[in-house]
Amino acid sequence: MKLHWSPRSPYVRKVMIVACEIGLDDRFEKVRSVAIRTRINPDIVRDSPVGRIPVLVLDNGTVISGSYAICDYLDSLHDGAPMIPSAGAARWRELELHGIADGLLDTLIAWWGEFLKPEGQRWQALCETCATKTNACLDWLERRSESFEREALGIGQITAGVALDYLDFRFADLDWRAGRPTLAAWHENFRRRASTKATEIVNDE
Ligand SMILES: N[C@@H](CCC(=O)N[C@@H](CS)C(=O)NCC(=O)O)C(=O)O
Repeated sequence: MKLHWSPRSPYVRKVMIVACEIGLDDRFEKVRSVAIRTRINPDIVRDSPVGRIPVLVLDNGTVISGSYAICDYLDSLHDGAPMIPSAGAARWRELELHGIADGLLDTLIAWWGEFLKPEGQRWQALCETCATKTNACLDWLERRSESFEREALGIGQITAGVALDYLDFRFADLDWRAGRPTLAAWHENFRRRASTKATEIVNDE
């Protein structure tokens, strides 16, 4: 199977960490694909008209677009502890966490898009709402992280860890750890996992 991949994309990283955790990371043919909002990449669009990464093309030609769907597919390929529990309260608790962490990631990507513009052209109101939402998500994660060590690692915690790493990568000045000791301590452990070390974000521009 072919994965449209980039070492800079946090959504791709989510997929790669899930794949490493379940031992399927050597199954992909990784294709370095550049995806930016202001330019169409015909190689990506040929496989998925959405034009974003990650995109997974299965050997039978089925195209799976988006990190959540790809993780769900990977989860169907193994018999170990699921990254997305299939039913019951555990499933909804996992998806609750994933929804907040993935939403935080979406906010950070939108915010970073403004930083890429020349200063005079940034949409100030958007930057302010992104800052407010980021802080609210981080406060939510700080409360929730009190139970992280007791819970199994799944797509929710992985996405939260990826979002925190992305904050360090793109928003190093924003001191997200201040006032969030539980989340910061959990993140230190998360960063030591083999799966996160093997997939560290690389700025290859
Ligand atoms: N919800 C999607 C978001 C994917 C996404 O936005 N990827 C970025 C790269 S980090 C992208 O392809 N951006 C190009 C674009 O938006 O056109 C997912 O979970 O995979």
